[in-house]
Amino acid sequence: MIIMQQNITELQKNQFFDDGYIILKDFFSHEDLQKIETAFIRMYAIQASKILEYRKKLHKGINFLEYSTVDDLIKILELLEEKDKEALYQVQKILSQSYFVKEFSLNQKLINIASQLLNCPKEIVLFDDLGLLINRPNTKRLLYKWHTEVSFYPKRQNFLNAYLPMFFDKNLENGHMIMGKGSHKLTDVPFIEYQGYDVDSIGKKNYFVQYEVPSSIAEKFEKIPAITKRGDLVLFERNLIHTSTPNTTNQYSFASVCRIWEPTQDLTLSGEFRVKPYNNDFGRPGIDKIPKS
Ligand SMILES: O=C(O)CCC(=O)C(=O)O
Ligand SMILES: [Fe+2]
Repeated sequence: MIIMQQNITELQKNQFFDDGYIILKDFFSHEDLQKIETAFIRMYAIQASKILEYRKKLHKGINFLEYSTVDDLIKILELLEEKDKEALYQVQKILSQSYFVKEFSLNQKLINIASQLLNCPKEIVLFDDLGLLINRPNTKRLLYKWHTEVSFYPKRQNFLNAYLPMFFDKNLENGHMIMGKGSHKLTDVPFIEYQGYDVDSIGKKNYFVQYEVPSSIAEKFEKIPAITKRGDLVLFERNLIHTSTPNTTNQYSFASVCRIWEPTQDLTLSGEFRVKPYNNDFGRPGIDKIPKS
């Protein structure tokens, strides 16, 4: 009998705090993943079907229920790639509202483990910013440089990141995340802020915003490639530096990412997970962290 792991061991917990990450093998079932993969595919199919000029070009017509394989998804992504990148980005927002995606975050095992790592009761564990990282072959537009997640969510004091391959396994060639082991222990990590990937793409719309940690810092740490199979789960610390790598194959690869958090340590009253300082945060005089009991 296979006993599914409901919690992590003390050893794994210590590993998370020492190294800044843990990789849990075979965490999600095929069925868990298939449901959310299908939700992703359908939402992209709907987005493409709404644009009249693609209707005739869509390989399975405009009935979005016909679209259910990763090849269907890839064909749609390619169709919209040139002129409708923004429409593709907008799907990310829609996805987070999906019932299947919400059900995914109700995974009891994941909530148990998150409550252990965040050191908080299960009822205050929150999920945010679930998205699909699309690693298109030979495309720099969808890549991040070395960064920490806390740069994106600077007011949030207690959260972890989840990273899980979707549709395919991640290998050394098809675009994977690399983590800097132990880098979460650095204090005060400086970063460079810009939109784009290299000098040719600086300021370009539809490129990612980067909070790039200089390579002189990144190179000090052992590099851990998140070579993971579909079904595996990587959890990593908010201060851990990590980077994308380009997909040098001719096959797409995908990962889902999300942030799991709790609000007791945050000096803000904002309900917006991404809230930033110096930018209309919602506070008031006299707020403080709630001491951990
Ligand atoms: O794998 C990647 O492309 C980067 C992933 C990442 O930055 C994240 O999960 O926060
Ligand atoms: Fe990241």
